[in-house]
This record gives sequence, structure tokens and C-alpha cells, in this order.
Amino acid sequence: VSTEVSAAIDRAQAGHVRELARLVTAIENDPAMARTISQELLQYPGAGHLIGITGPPGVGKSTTTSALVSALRAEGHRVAVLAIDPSSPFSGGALLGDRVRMQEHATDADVFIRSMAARGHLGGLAAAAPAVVALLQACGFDWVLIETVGVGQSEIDIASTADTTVVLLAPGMGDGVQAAKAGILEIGDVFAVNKADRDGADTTVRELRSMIALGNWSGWEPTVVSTVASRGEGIPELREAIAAHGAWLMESGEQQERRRHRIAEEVRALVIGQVDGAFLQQNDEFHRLCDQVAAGAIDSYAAADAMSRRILQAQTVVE
Ligand SMILES: Nc1nc2c(ncn2[C@@H]2O[C@H](COP(=O)(O)OP(=O)(O)O)[C@@H](O)[C@H]2O)c(=O)[nH]1
Ligand SMILES: [Mg+2]
Repeated sequence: VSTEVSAAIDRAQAGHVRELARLVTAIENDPAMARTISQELLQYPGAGHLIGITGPPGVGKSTTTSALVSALRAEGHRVAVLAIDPSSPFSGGALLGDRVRMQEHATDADVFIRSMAARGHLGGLAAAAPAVVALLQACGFDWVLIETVGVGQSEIDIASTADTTVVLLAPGMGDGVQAAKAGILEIGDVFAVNKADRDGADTTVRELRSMIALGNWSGWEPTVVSTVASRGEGIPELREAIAAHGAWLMESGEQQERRRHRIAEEVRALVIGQVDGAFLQQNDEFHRLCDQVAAGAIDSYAAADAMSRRILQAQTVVE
């Protein structure tokens, strides 16, 4: 298996797009393959810029992402886009819209666009996405943009483990106070108030800036830009803000910190996935213990202890 995977990675690195797509699918669906791919990728330590783009549905993430891709391509970079879709186990729906939004890049061999869902990966997206990023970086995409809908906590997590997290807001739908409530004020390195062609954009920008000014920032103080992504306006400023944050990451040593945080989140997700897998394997024992609790023979804590011991004793907890 390992030599096959190694050959597949070679082909993907040589620019074979369908092979790359197959490997991504394998990471999503096939735990054994994900494991082998991860081992093979050890020899290609990933390097590059990982940008998380998050915000509420409809705010313009895909449009902004597409515009950023154009800007990065103009600088000669190879760019991969991962659109994380937690809402549906199937591709389609909202992602169709994303595809339309990014169509202009469809024929560019130096742009790889892919949507992904957790599907069969026991560690969920939090484990699958970093593995895919490692693969993309090994295949020479020096910029990887991850678009996630900021609805569930796990999606915010994925975006916030990026090197630079860009949070998109739009006038009216996400003013400063709402942003603070939703907890996205803490995760943004750069805020883009998109749809600045609409009323209230200036107010949103002002509000965000004053909320940020109230914060006690020891390192990077988040920047706020305004954009009209659909017309490409403000994209150079957004690119500039991302570059400035990237420079700060390097100078401050925070780059390494973020990488460590990313690894910790990935490994944590893998462990949780392994425990979930062990649960599935020990399903009968699990229900037997629950029956005992129901019958009043043991209490829930004793059942949990017995289950934990069982899982830890199981020789292999994966696959
Ligand atoms: N008026 C206006 N519409 C925009 C702007 N940016 C994106 N849109 C539109 O907003 C809709 C949602 O955009 P999309 O990029 O799919 O949002 P996403 O769900 O966050 O990915 C689309 O119809 C876009 O054309 C903008 O700056 N101004
Ligand atoms: Mg989108």
C-alpha cells in the first residue's frame, strides 16, 4: 500500500490533478489510507501560508477567496482552496455556488479548488483538513486558503488554526457587538467588512475598530479593511493586511506557536476519533454496561470507568 501511495503522491506532485483529488478523497473517506498518506508526507515537510477565511453564510467568503486567488496568482503563487462544508455530508448545495464564484480559476493548473466534508473520517474535519493541507503543501501549493462557514465551533476552530485568520463581516448582518457575541472578535487577525457598497459599512468598520481598540493586545492588533469583493475593491488592501500579519508572524516567532497549536488540535481530533472508533468496536460491551446502569446494578461513573478501561486495553483502537 505504501509504495502505491508514494507513487500516487509523486504523480500529484508532478501536477496530476486527478491523482491529487483522489488522495484528498482517500483522506476524507479511508482511515487506513489517511494514515499511510500521513506517513509518506513526513518526507515532505509542508511549507507555505495557510489562510483561514470565515464568517457567516452569504457574507462573501467565496467571492473574497476567489479575488484573493487572483491576487496571489498575479504574484506567481500556486494556490489551493479548501471549502469546508460542515452542513452537508454530500457535495452540492451551497458548494455549487462556491464553484460558480470560483469558476474563473477552473482552467488554471496552478489553482486547486476542492470542497470537503468530514464523511468517513472519525477525527472529523478537524483531523481531515490538516492532513489535506499537508498534502497540498507537499504538492507545491505555497498558499492554501480554507473557507469555512462560521456557524459551528469546529469550523471556527479550523479557521483559527490557520497562520492568518480572516473574518468577514457585512454591514447590518454582523456589526461589532454581534461579532463580539459570536466570539469571532478573538479569532480574527484581519477583519474584512465586505459589501462595503451597502449602507452601514462605515459604521461597522468604525464599531469594529473601536471594539478592537478596547482590547488588551499584547502582540498583533487585528486590522480592519473594507471590501467590495464582487468588484475586487479593497482586495489589494486585504492582501496587504495578510502580508503584514505574515511578516509579524515571522518576526515574533508566533508562526511556530501557531503551527504547534495546529498540530495539537489535529492530534487531539485524531485521539477523539480513535476513541469514537473504539466505542463503535465495543458497542456491545457499551450497551451491556448501560443496561447495568439502567437496572441499578452499577452507577454511570462505574460504567464509564469500565468502558474507558476496555477502550484502553483494546490493542488497536483504530480502523
Ligand atoms: N453587494 C455585494 N454583494 C457581494 C459582495 N461580495 C459578494 N457578494 C454577493 O453575495 C453573495 C454571497 O457571496 P458568497 O461569496 O457566495 O458568500 P459566502 O457564502 O460567504 O461564500 C453572492 O451573490 C455574491 O455575488 C459585495 O462586496 N457586495
Ligand atoms: Mg461560500
